[in-house]
Amino acid sequence: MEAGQTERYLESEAKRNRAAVLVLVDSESSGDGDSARLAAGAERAGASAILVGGSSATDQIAMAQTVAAIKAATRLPVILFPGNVTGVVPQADAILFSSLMNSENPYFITQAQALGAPSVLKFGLEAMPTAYLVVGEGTSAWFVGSARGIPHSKPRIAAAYALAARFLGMRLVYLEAGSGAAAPVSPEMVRAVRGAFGGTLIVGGGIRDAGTARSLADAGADALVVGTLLEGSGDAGLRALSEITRALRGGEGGG
Ligand code: 1GP
Repeated sequence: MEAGQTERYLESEAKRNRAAVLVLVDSESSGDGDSARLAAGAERAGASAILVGGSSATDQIAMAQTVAAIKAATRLPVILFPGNVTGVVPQADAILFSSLMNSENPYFITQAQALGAPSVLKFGLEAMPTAYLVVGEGTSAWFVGSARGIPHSKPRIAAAYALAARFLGMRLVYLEAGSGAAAPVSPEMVRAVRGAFGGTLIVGGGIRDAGTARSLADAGADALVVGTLLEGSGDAGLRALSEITRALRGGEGGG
């Protein structure tokens, strides 16, 4: 299976900037109008794509409506970020077709994928093969996904999982500290994973400021996910997002 249009777009956005910024919209914490306004604001603030989903978003109808509202309001690609089979909905451009590799429950490693795959095909979604790795403990992603969180202080374990992902043919790795995480994944861990994995490296969880974003991009992240920063914070959140995208402009070695 070859990389599709959205995956190639993400790669080019990662090259054009130090790292691309993906804004996570949680369809359960905001209405369709709010989601569409947030996505349009994110587009103006320089985000590269919108992710819809998350581990606690389980209402499939609300998610489908959110995707449709965002598609109508922006030109940015909408990429599904499913926490379960209920995260597979029509009209999105692509899906992070993910295996939570460090889950203790096989359901999140292969079974949900088997249950969701026919809908991915039916809806014509571009599947982006992603190793989803949960770092640390105490977050929704960690709890819902029954993850045995990779300790923040063990970058070599994360790198070993990323190497396994590479050998398994996955083209993306998502290092996830969890939404609202007290601390993001460390630059040391990103550097270690970068050394083991040449594909698209997504990093998310607890990223709230430009300095953190810049250090993760410099360590080798291709895309950074920002969610909580924008929830309910209106213009202040969008201003913070603009600061992050500005800090990431210019690509490798650029200003
Ligand atoms: C969570 O990585 C994303 O799945 C985003 O995390 O909400 O902490 O920005 P935040």
